[in-house]
This record gives sequence, C-alpha cells and structure tokens, in this order.
Amino acid sequence: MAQGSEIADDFNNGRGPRQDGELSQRDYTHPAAGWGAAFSVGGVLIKNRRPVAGTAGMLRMNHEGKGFDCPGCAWPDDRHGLMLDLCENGVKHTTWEMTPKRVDASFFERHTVAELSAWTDYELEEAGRLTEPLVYDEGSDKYVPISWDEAFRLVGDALRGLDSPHQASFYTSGRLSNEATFLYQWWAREFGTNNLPDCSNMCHEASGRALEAALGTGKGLCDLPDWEHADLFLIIGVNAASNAPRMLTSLGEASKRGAQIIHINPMIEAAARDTIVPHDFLDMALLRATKIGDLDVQVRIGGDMAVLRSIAKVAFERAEADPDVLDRDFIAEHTAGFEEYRAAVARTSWAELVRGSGVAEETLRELADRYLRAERAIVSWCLGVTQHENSVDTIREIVNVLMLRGHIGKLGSGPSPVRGHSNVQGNRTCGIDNRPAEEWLARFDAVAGVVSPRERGLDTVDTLKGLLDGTVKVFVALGGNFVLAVPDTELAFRALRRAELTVQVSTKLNRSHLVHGRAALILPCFGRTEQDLGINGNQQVTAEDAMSYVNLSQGKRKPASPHLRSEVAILAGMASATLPESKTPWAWFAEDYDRIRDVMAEAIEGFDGFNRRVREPLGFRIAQPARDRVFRTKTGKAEFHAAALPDIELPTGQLMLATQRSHDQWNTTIYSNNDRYRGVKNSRTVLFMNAEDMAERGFEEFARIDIESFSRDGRTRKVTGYQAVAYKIPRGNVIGYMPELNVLCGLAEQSGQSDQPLMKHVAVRVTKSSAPAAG
Ligand SMILES: Nc1nc2c(c(=O)[nH]1)N[C@H]1C(S)=C(S)[C@@H](COP(=O)(O)OP(=O)(O)OC[C@H]3O[C@@H](n4cnc5c(=O)[nH]c(N)nc54)[C@H](O)[C@@H]3O)O[C@H]1N2
Ligand SMILES: Nc1nc2c(c(=O)[nH]1)N[C@H]1C(S)=C(S)[C@@H](COP(=O)(O)OP(=O)(O)OC[C@H]3O[C@@H](n4cnc5c(=O)[nH]c(N)nc54)[C@H](O)[C@@H]3O)O[C@H]1N2
Ligand SMILES: [Mo]
Repeated sequence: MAQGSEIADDFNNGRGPRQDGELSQRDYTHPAAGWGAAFSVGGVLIKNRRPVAGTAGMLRMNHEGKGFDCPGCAWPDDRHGLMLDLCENGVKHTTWEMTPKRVDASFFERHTVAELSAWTDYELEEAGRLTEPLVYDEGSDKYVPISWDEAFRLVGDALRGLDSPHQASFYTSGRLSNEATFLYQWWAREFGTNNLPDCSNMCHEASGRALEAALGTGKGLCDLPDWEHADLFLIIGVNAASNAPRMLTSLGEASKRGAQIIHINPMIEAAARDTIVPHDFLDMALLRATKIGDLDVQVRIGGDMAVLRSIAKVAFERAEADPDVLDRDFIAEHTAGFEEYRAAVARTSWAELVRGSGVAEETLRELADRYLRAERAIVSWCLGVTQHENSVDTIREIVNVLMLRGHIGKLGSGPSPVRGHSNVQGNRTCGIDNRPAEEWLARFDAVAGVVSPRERGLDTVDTLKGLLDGTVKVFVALGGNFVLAVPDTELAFRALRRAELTVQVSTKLNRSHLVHGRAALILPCFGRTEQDLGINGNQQVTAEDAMSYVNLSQGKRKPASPHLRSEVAILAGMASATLPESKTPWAWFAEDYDRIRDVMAEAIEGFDGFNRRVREPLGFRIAQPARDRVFRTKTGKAEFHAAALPDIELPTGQLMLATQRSHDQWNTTIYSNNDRYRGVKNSRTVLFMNAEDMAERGFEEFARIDIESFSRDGRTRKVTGYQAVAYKIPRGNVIGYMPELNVLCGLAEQSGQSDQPLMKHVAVRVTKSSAPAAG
C-alpha cells in the first residue's frame, strides 16, 4: 500500500463528500425542523431515487407493530398512535438503507482494498448495499466471495484456535435487535468471555453508572406522559434539533401549554429557539413557529456540575427562610446522604460556581429561581454531559438537584437521558455488558444452561489496547464503524491491522472493512426495513427506546440481495461453528424468533410474557422500581452524592475542545459537508471559536489553523489546514466535528469514573497554519 499520502488523508481530511465549494457560514434564523426539514426530506428521497417507494416506506415506520422501528435515534414513538411522527433525520437514515445501489462481487473484482482506501468515507457508503459474504484475499488485495458455511467455519476455527476465549472481543453498535443481542452475548459467554464492548462505552456509560449508584437503575425514569406533564425542562448538552428531532414535538407541545424550557449548552443550538414540527400540518401551512426555549445558560465545556450545584446553593439559602423549598418528606423518607451533600454545597463558594460554570451569578440565580418554582421538572441530557472526566459526578448532581424537590418517582418529573442509537438501551437490558451484574448472569445461566465467566470483560478502549499489545487477536463487530468511532484514529488503525481475524457484520461498506486484520470477513445482513422470512413467515424483532418502551419491528421490503441473512441467522451460524458441542439450539432459534423471546421471558427481569406483551398495540414498558420509589441501592434509599467540583482549568494558551455531530451525519456516516442549523456550508474541517480567542491569536474569519492536542501519554496529536469559524461560544472553548477529530483524542484520555473516552474534553492548542487546506 502507498502509505504516505493515504495516511495523511486518513488522519487529516474531512469524512464527508469531496469538497466542491468554498466554506461559508451564516447564522440560521428559521425555526428548527419546519419547511427546511421538509425540503431536505424531499431532497433525500429524490437523491436516493425513492420518491414514491420512499414515502410509502416512511409511512410504515414506527407504527404499532405494523412497521419497522426507525433505525435513527432512541426517542420513543408517539404513544397516541399518531399517523405521522417521523423526522427529517429518521428519513435520511432509512433511505440510506434503501438505496438501489449494490456493492456486489463484481465491484470487489474491480477494486483492490488499497484502491478503496483512497476513497472518501462518503464514497464507500454511497457505493450501495453489500450483497454477499466476502473474505479478504491477501494475494490480490481484494475481497472475494465466500459461502456462508465456509465463512462460519473460518470464524469458528479462528476462535477455537485461540489460547483463551479472552483473546477475542465482540463489539456491537446500538442498532442490534433485542433477539440478536441476546444470542450474541450468549455466544460470547458460552464461548467463555465477557469481552462485550459496545458503543455505550463511548456514549452513556456515565449515565448508567451514575443512575445505578444513585437510584438502583441504570435507566432514565421518565416516560412520555411525564414529558406531557412537566412544567419545567432542563435540557443539558443535547443538540435536539439534529440528534433527537422528535424531542422537538414534545418541547413544542410543552411550550404551548406554558412549560418552561431551559437549555444548558456552550452553543445556543437550534432547539433553543423555536420550531415548527413537520407533522403539525396547520403550523406548517401557517409558518407558525412555537417557541421552545425560555432561557439559555451558556455553560463552559465541562462546567455543568457547577451550574447544577448553583441550584442547590440557592435552594439551601432559601430553605433557611422557607423550609418548603425542599421536599423534606421525600428527603427524610427516601434518601440517604443528605447532610453530607448539604455540607458539600455549603463548602462550594459562589466564586467557585461562577468560575467553574463560566456563567454569571445572576444567570445562575435566575436558573435556580425558575427551577425552584416548578412543581414538576424533568432533566434531560446527552453527550454534552457524559463525555467528560467527571461525568458520573455531574449526573449524580442532576439526581441530587432532582431529589431536593422530590422529583423522583412523581408524574411529570425525573431524570430522562436521551440515548443515542435506536436500541442501545435494549442491548444493555439484553446482556451486552462487559461488567455484567451477578444477578443477571446467575439468572441467564440457570435458564440457558451455561456457565458464564465472572471476570470483567474488555470495553471499547481496552479492546483497542488489547489489539495493540497482541492480547486480543480476533475482533468481531455486529454493526457500527469501530475504527472511526473510537478515539485515537491512528492508533485504532494500527490496532485493527494487528488482528488475526476481523469480522464485520454490516449493511454497507465502511472504513472498518478496509482497516482489517490478517484474515477478514464481511458478512452482509438485512436492514431493519427488510423482510426476514422464518419458518412461520415474516419475522419480527424488538427494540427498547430511551424511555424503556419495547416495541416490535418488522421489515416489509424485499431484501437488497437474495444472499443476505439476518443478524440472528449470522450469529447462529458463527456460534454453531465455534461451539460444536453446544447444547444451545442455535439454528432452531433462528427459524422463529418467538423461540428466542420465550427464553428471554425467563432469563430477563421484566420480560415475562414477552411474546404476548410485545404484541399488544403499543408494546410494553419495562417497569423501573425506582419509578415507584423502590431503590435497589446498598442502603435501599436514593443516594445523595457529595462530590467536589471538577478542576477543568487548562494551562494558559490551551483551549478545551468538544467533538460533536453536524446536522447532516449519523455518527460516522456523513451525508453532506453542511451543518444547516449552524449555518455552515461545504466543509467539516472547521473549528468553531469564540471571536475574542480568534482575535487574540490574530485569526481572521476562516483563517487556516492547525489544532494540536495534549495527552496524558506525553504525545501530541495534530490536524492541519482546518479553518476557524467565529461562533458564539464561551471563551476558552472550541468545538469541531467527530469522527474527524477523533484523531486528536488520545487513548489515555479516559474517565476514571466511567471509563469513557473524553470526547468532549480535549486540551488543544490552535495556531496559524502554513499547511495546505485539509480536504
Ligand atoms: N442525526 C443524528 N442523530 C443522532 C446521531 C447522529 O450522529 N446524527 N447520533 C446518535 C447518538 S449515538 C447519540 S449518542 C446522540 C448524540 O446526541 P448529542 O449529545 O446531541 O450529540 P453531539 O453532537 O455530540 O452534541 C453534544 C451537544 O452537547 C453540547 N456540549 C458540548 N460540550 C458540552 C458541555 O460541556 N456541557 C454541555 N451542557 N453541553 C455541551 C454541544 O454543544 C452539543 O449541543 O444522538 C443520536 N442521534
Ligand atoms: N470524538 C467522538 N467520537 C465519538 C463520539 C463523539 O461524540 N465524539 N460519539 C460516540 C458515540 S455516542 C457512539 S454511539 C459511537 C458510534 O459508533 P458506531 O455505532 O460504531 O458507529 P456508527 O457510525 O453509528 O455505525 C455505522 C455503521 O453501522 C452499520 N449499520 C447500519 N445499519 C446496520 C444494521 O441494520 N445492521 C448492521 N449489522 N450494521 C448496520 C453500517 O455499516 C454503518 O457504516 O461513536 C462514538 N465516537
Ligand atoms: Mo451514542
């Protein structure tokens, strides 16, 4: 391979389409969603040549067990059975899967891996759907067809040839159905390892750990009726208009009935202004926008705990004169650690709160005042909160503040994290966990008749380290685009290339197929919109959304190729080949998923009567004991947590970088180089900066810059030829796009609290560039 120039592209350029215009940026002044989104949906459907079939496809999405679950975000479906609750980005993800283009054997005959490596990530996915199983042939540097049986045998032989099952790692991205998830973890555990890393390790691990410790459940407590009853929402570190657009529907409705919506974010995102919900036909026709933001708290990156604590500070100040500011009954009856927490808040001075948050005391007091006046409040958060060193403390501070007002286990109140992938929550429920709880394993073992390993398995970062030092030799990925999603892109490339075998179960070609092990398989599967015929007809799978609703999903479309298999069938094939002595009826499970669900009903808490309950019109909701004020913590109480504020100061001259998504991407899948609500066109190699930070460095608008990061490992990492864009964000903070900037995230930058990579907490230096423009 011609390493030199390709390495430069791999680690410096944007990952969208090749650039065909100059960067521009203009503030977006229209309401979020609305006609901008509707036109964009039309554009996507036409571009994918699916205007008619596409529309019919959409109408079958998310509907009461008669359609497929949107492969987009994890926001719940409308519980009233509304006929059209879909969003622009859901439409993009779905049509992405429904492309008529195909990447078949003749495609791979024409292109070597070295050649494809020079393609952009956009071009790889644009090439179309994968159609048959492929194996890497070193001699020709090409992927060539292989039969399913041979592919399974190759996986089985490689795994059985290992010295220990811990030399294999089994990754999953959060789209896998509950049924496939359950078989996946069964295979890994029967084989003998808990090496089950997942995208959650980079996403909401901190939320799970904080909620578990505080409330005895790893999940949020709210459901949609709560969202319909809250009179105040704190929306923290979420770009809802792009990443959870259906949340705008709830916020719009909340605002119309007079609820307050407060956004805490270093950027004032589109959802902080106003919205027209595309399915609200009357508002669309009248261009009638609904205000969905009442107060913006422009916190500095990493400063959320200080913002939250200022609420507690004001609450305790006021409680001296008016004890009813606190819900004293709730605190006395249901919580532990209150006095320690009160003392910790007393020790935190206003000077610390202002400095730590980067927000004026007056604004913090205004926020607290509004919060303390609300009878019912929901706190909702996403990655802006979870991807920092002290995220577990920050999320526990969210719970602390909720508990002061008794907002736990009460209608219209509670913690409500916004999850990422459409079934990432279900993956955890159904056993994808590198640190499984003993109760989970014990119950699973008893039902499955296996003996699961008890030692902790590898997470995402551990897996990379294991690949690098040679202790992990086989890497299996059920979905996702591991090599681009993880931190430290250059090391990640090296890690994957050291593997003996990489196995990718995917729908489309991506970078993770080209950065492969010595032996490599691509196993193509059905997408969510496609038919999956079992012995009793078209099969259904289930998924759990961010509010713990479990729904059926059934694809209707003809599969992209007759050679595709379902994820369940592929897993069953690999598992049988790995475990020839196994008593588990792998193939029998794949014939009819009801059989898997019958076992899950026994093995997983809350799943009793699974087959029956999930067929009820709107599925079912997994009960949360904490919702009924039953706390499965060590003390049996909801736990206050008295941590100190984190120290987020950087040495002079350094800036704090958060890496995040544009409007037009799904994680590593980039649809265009535009970011509509931030007004950016034609480039992803940009860095949003405060104008004064730019002036101090002598940068004009769009100046060429280099960005260098600092790591605990002592190494610096750099991208060159980026462009600075002046944007209203706090001083000392800069913001750029993932996955491009994963190049700057060191592997050593991992939270001691959650083990998450610090993707919103990267110390950088930005200087004028003399390098050529990044592509
Ligand atoms: N269209 C689309 N939808 C998606 C995805 C996608 O890529 N595209 N990805 C899915 C996945 S897997 C996930 S996890 C979610 C991610 O959804 P988000 O969490 O919205 O994702 P990010 O783009 O990383 O945006 C983080 C937000 O946090 C803010 N932020 C950054 N640092 C801080 C901070 O220190 N404090 C606070 N308060 N805010 C901060 C940013 O300004 C931004 O608004 O979206 C899911 N939905
Ligand atoms: N710097 C930085 N890095 C980040 C983040 C960040 O904020 N900043 N966010 C992190 C987060 S929150 C997450 S969740 C991860 C995401 O990490 P991943 O989940 O690994 O990445 P995705 O880009 O969502 O995966 C896209 C791929 O999934 C495959 N796919 C799509 N549909 C299907 C299907 O139905 N079946 C199968 N088998 N495959 C399918 C396609 O081949 C597609 O290329 O990235 C993390 N990385
Ligand atoms: Mo995520």
